[in-house]
Formats: sequence, C-alpha cells, structure tokens
Amino acid sequence: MSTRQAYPHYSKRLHESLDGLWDFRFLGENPDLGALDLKNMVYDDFMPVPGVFDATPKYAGKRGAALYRRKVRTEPFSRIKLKIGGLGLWAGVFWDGKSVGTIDLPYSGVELDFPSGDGSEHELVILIDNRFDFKRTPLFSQYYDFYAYGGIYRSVELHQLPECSISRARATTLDIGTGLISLNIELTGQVPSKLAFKVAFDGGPAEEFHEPVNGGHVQIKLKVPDCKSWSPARPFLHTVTVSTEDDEITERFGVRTVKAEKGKVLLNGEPVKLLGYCRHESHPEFGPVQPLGLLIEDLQYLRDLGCNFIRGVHYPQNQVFLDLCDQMGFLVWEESLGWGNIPQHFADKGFCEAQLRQTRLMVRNSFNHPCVIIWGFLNEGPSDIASSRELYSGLISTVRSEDPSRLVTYASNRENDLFFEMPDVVSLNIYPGWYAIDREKPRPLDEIIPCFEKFIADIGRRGLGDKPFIISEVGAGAIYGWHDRFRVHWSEEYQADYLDIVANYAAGNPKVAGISLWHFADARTYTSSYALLRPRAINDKGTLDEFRRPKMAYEVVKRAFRRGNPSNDIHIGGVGPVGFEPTTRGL
Ligand code: ADA
Repeated sequence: MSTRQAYPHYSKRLHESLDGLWDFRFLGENPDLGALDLKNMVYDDFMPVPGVFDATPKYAGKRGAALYRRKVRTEPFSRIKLKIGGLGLWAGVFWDGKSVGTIDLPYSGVELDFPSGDGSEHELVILIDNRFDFKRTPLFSQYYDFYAYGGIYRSVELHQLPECSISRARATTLDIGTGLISLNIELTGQVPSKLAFKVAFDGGPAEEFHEPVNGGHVQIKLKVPDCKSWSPARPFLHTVTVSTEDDEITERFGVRTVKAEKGKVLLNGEPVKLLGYCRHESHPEFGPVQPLGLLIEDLQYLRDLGCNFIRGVHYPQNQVFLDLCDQMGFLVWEESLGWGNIPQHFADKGFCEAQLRQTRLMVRNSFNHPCVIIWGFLNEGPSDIASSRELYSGLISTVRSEDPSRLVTYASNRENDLFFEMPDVVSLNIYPGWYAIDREKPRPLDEIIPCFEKFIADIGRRGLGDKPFIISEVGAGAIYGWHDRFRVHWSEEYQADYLDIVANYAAGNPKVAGISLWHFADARTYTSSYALLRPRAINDKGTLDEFRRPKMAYEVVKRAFRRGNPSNDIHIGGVGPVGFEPTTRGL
C-alpha cells in the first residue's frame, strides 16, 4: 500500500485511493442474495469506481444486484477504515468473503471500521442493490423526481489506522475579529482518558496540548494566527493539523459567521442576498458521478450567471463539490435525502431513524466547509399535518445539537405549513404560472408575482416576518432547442419570459432573502408513466440542458442576478484570490 500524494493530509497513516477499474458481475434483476456464493463467483465484466452500472449502455436502466470486486493490500492484523463517499441504493460490504457492514443511506459518506485479519492480500467486494425496498432502504422511493442509480457514486479510500485514531477535527468560528475558534477533536479506537497532541495552523509551528477526553472528544479554544475571514468576495481558507504520537490529520476550514436577523441572512455580520440555483448531481452519461471537469464547468456557469448561492438537491453533496465551493466562494444549502415523503413514511420507525441518522452524518461530514451556510432536510414533506411534528422537530434539534453555528430550514411546498415557527429560515417551493391556478388561461405569467406577494403577506401576518424568506424552488420547463412563436409552455421563450419575472422580482425585493431557481441543468427522472409529466423522461426545467447547453433563459437570469448582486463579478472564471489544493481536506 502506498501513501499517495493525492491525500497529503494523512502523513502518518497508510492509506490508498481505491478508485479505478474494479471487477464486476451483474447478478440479474431478481437474484437470490441469500444463496450468494462469493468464493466461486465469476466476474465477467469490469466497471469504473466511482461509476454506476445502470447509466452504461450495457446495463442501462437495469434494477437488480451487482458485485464490485478488487484486491487490496494491508499489513497483517491492522485496523482498517474503508471510506465510501456515497453509493446507491443499498450495499453489503465483504472483506475476504465475510460481511463487514451494510450501507442503507444512499448518497451519504460512510466509514466502516474493521480488523484486516491475517495476511497482506485481501479481497474487497461491494454488493450493490438498486431495487426499491422500503424496509431496507426507506430513504429512496420510486416516485421521487430524480433517477435512483445503482453503483458507487463517489470515491473509495482505504486507511490503516493506529490503535487510537483521530477521525475528525471540527472547527467552529467564535469570533472573526480575533480569529478565535473552537476545535472539536474526535477520536476512535482505544481512546485514552487524557490526550497529548499538537495543533498547527497553515503548516506553521505546532502548539502542544494535554487535555481530558470526554466521550471520545477533546474540545479546545484557540486563535488562528494571522487569521483572514472567509467570504464570497475573499474565500480565504486556513488549514489545521492535529497530530498525536500515532496519527495526524489536516482539515481545511474557513473563519466566518452566519446569522438570521430581521429577515436577512447575515454573513460575517453583513446582509447577503442569496441568488442562485438548485443543482442535482446528474449527467446523462455518468448519472450521479461527478467528474472534476464537470464540477468546474458547472461552477463556471453558475459564476457567470451571477450566482452566489447553490441549493444542493436533494441529498448530501459530493465533498469535492463542496471543496470547490469553498475555494470559489459560493454559499451552499446542503440537505439530506427526502422527496415528497408521505404520512405513511413518517409513521414508520425505520424511516424516521434513517432520516435522523443520515442528517447527523451529513452535518458531521461537511462541518468544515465554510461554503455550507444552511442545513436542510425533507424536501416537500407533509409539513401541513400535525402528526409530522415529531420528525420535523427531531431533525431540527439534531442539526442544532451537532452544529448551532449555521442556519436550518426545509423546503416546504405547503402554504399552510404548520412548522414554519421552528426553522431559522422560511423556505417555499412554489410554481405559479407553471402549475397554474387558472388552467385555462394562456401563458399565465401574471399569476407569479401575486402568489409571492400573498405568501410574504401571510407569513408576515403569522409573525414570521423577521425570519429570512427563501424561494427555494420556482421554475418552468423548456425543451432545449424548442422555439415557438406563441411563446407557450415547454418553449425556450416561455421559460425565458418566466425566469425574467422571477429572477428580477427576487433580486430586487428586500423581503426576499434568497432564491434558488429550479433548476440549473436538466436531469434524468422517471422511467415509469410518471414520465408523462416530464417530456423526454427528463426534468426539463434546467436553464441549461443535461449536456450543459444554455437555453434562452440563461442570458435573462444572468442580467437579473448580476444587477441584483454586482459583487458577484469579482471572481468570474477564477478560484478567488487564494488558491488551495482541493485535496487538503480531511474527509
Ligand atoms: C418539486 C421538487 C423538485 C421537482 C419540481 C418540479 O418542487 O422539489 O424536485 O420535482 O417540483 O419539477 O416540479
């Protein structure tokens, strides 16, 4: 096993990226997993990791189970941590033929910790199952409006851990003026009652500490030397290296504060208007896998559009994407997986438990990204039903107990929402003039602004006027290249006229704290007859199509957003004044 240059932060730890070509076997659409014989399995194909088999031509659209296999080398009898950045929909992980864990949280970054056993060469097998099964994978249902892919969506790493290892060091800004932060160091394995360790910032001199360990955590406060705060205009990043006798990690973080006050979102004490898009991790050829080049391309477009804000829908985001947002100064809403869940889901213990677990994990995994300013969950859940209260309040308190330093919200589509009092930000998904009130009116664009105004007046009357209000979704479909002199639904003209109204309204109205238009790029969705609502079986409301070709609305939105947020021009095409290697993060 080698210590790869790509991950310079774990200098004392043997680790390896397992990305690359793996052996592959599709087990069929209805395999008997109980009778799985891994020992005599014939692998008759290969697949890339990260990669999804059901986006490839040979296995396109298949639902069933598949095996991914590769050989790995470790020192005998070592402690192993397998880090998987995200997969779907369900996985069983086998080490030398024995199960070492299962993964039931699609899109979540997970870690499995287990002993390597005897010998130095091992077989690692990941069984992927992309069939819908509410009992096993309660978080993904077939009716969700985005395609549920099968495969390993993100990078896989193998670490050989010392007996006591540092799993995370989470930095929270306490004061931007003095650079005071609190550092929460999390340990796993054989944890001592007192820990001797060193802390160094930005590769500078280390300070020594000897502190008590409580429940696997050490908490200290310290000042970042020569501290520079992080903001969209100056996305300055620091690194912190924590080392013990046996282990060392380096995490990258930013010093900045986020608050909600008098209807505004404040960043470092200053109001910031959030102008941007919802973005799916989706590509017609790679599915949910996000090649670095694609991420750069998307972020360049978003910057050019004058955006400073991205709502990452509808699941925990790729860590590399968040790294780039840190570097480019984008502000991000990250949310856990959910889509129009129904009261029957809320009545299911397994669903509620998985919601809480994945949301906690998302906050922990993305904690050090300064770009993330808002945590969200349960897109368009049943928030108008009293019995949903327990899960909504449970998720809010889970987020707040993990991270009181950011804002929490959820995207509601219920104007009679019962829980808007609980989150920090009121967020509404609303499609006036698309899913129109008067279905007989041609081009019902005049319905848009009155709908927004009514909602703002309603929340004001409800006493919620002091909470920032975000239009978390709004949009209209357009088929790329489809032009029509009547400028009707599905034409690029209708979408451009629609987004012109919406983007200018949000950019110019002080009562709107932010907007994330639905959506950045077209994305694959239903293969069932739900697709009758979605021409081409694609959600066509992208301002760009699925191959990132701008539609007419592109220039319209760009004009409105740039007028609303002229400071966004600062970094067009660049990564900000301070360039950092994206690989210096801890995760
Ligand atoms: C909802 C949902 C999106 C998408 C959108 C649409 O608001 O949150 O995921 O389905 O509607 O296109 O209608």
